[in-house]
Amino acid sequence: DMMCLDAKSVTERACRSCGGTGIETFLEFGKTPLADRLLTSSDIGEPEPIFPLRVAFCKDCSLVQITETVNPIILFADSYPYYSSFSPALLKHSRANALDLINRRGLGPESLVIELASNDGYLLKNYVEAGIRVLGIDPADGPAAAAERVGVPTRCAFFTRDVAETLRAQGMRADIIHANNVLAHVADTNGFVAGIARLLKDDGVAVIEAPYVEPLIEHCEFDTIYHEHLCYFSVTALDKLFRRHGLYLNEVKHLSIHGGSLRLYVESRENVGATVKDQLAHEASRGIDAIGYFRDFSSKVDALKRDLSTLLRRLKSQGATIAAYGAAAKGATLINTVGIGRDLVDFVVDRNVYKHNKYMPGQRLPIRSTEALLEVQPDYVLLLAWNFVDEILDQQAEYRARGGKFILPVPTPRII
Ligand code: DWN
Ligand code: ZN
Repeated sequence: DMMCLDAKSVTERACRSCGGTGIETFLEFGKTPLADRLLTSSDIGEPEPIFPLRVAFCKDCSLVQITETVNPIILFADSYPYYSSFSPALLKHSRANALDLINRRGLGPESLVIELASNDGYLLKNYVEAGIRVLGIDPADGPAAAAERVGVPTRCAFFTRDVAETLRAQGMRADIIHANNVLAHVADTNGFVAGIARLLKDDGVAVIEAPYVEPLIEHCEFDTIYHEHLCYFSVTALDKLFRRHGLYLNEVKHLSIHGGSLRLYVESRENVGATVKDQLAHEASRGIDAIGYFRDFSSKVDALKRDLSTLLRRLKSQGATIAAYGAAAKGATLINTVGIGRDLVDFVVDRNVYKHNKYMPGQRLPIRSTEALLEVQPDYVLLLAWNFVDEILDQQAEYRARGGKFILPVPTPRII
């Protein structure tokens, strides 16, 4: 399972979590480019690396996963363009979580909060403001430097079991370990969880957020599948993963963020509450713990891709102009699997200044600032960042008042 450092990718033959070899593919996208590898104008002449994107189910532990592991240094270390702080809704969501934990856990100046994949400090800055000690760990140098600038001490590194041992040897044990949208990203799933177990105080809690596989399937959010996302979790699969490392999933909450996520409360003491028991029962009754649940997903994805392509081509043939909103990673999957090129969409807008004047992977749509929508006033805007629909529609009230319309790609393509 160890990644050879100079290999660009490896194809896994066994489950990332339990090591079982009974993994069955249920969705196949062929080879696609890397979703966050935005191109500069000098990259445009060069061929782009593409990697197999294939989703499988483990019959032994129920984990949904992709089978290709792209070298994490290629994915995250170098010019990673995702900065959490560009979404006000995410900032609000994160602040509420921090304040709730400070309150419920009675945190103070003696406490220590560690965040794995702390990005630009969007979450930890709330603890700093409250006078609580923090440490951020993130491998992406741009976001890590941005975190330092807002007063969040950050180590620019991948979190591993070894890093956990080193920090522990330096006397660090955490009251809270946050890990938001990172568990699915790590190639050594078990090492990462073992590291959490080592770094948590005996009475500490790991508060982990991850997209939930049920809404992914139910709402056809297939665009959230790309090489950064190695795992697509159910509570059934998570419960087994944590137990293997002497950790217990004791409480779970449902969040609307990122198309439907779970917030997991994980501790070293077993105290499984009703929220987890109910969710395990729900998954068993819906069959989410078995391959049958996933078998017809591929044909649903095909239908959505066809419907969206048909809609865009019809609008275009009627003479409409179309732009897109959100140079999101999920947008890269959407445009590259549906085949949405410059013939259909003129440009993509995004609030993230680090993405401006770059190009989307594969289809190479140019990325501009959001002001371009009012300057150009395209007839339609395909909402690639559909997970922030309410927030973005509010921001674009003027574009809509002037007659502009949005196209939502999921769960079924529609104009709003
Ligand atoms: O797991 C991951 C998630 C959490 O974030 C990563 N692997 C990468 C990233 O995925 P994504 O790029 O699909 O995430 P977002 O947050 O859905 O991307 C939204 C994009 O839209 C960003 O580029 C920011 C942009 N945006 C904007 O321009 N205006 C977002 C909002 C809310 C806005 O108002
Ligand atoms: Zn497994």
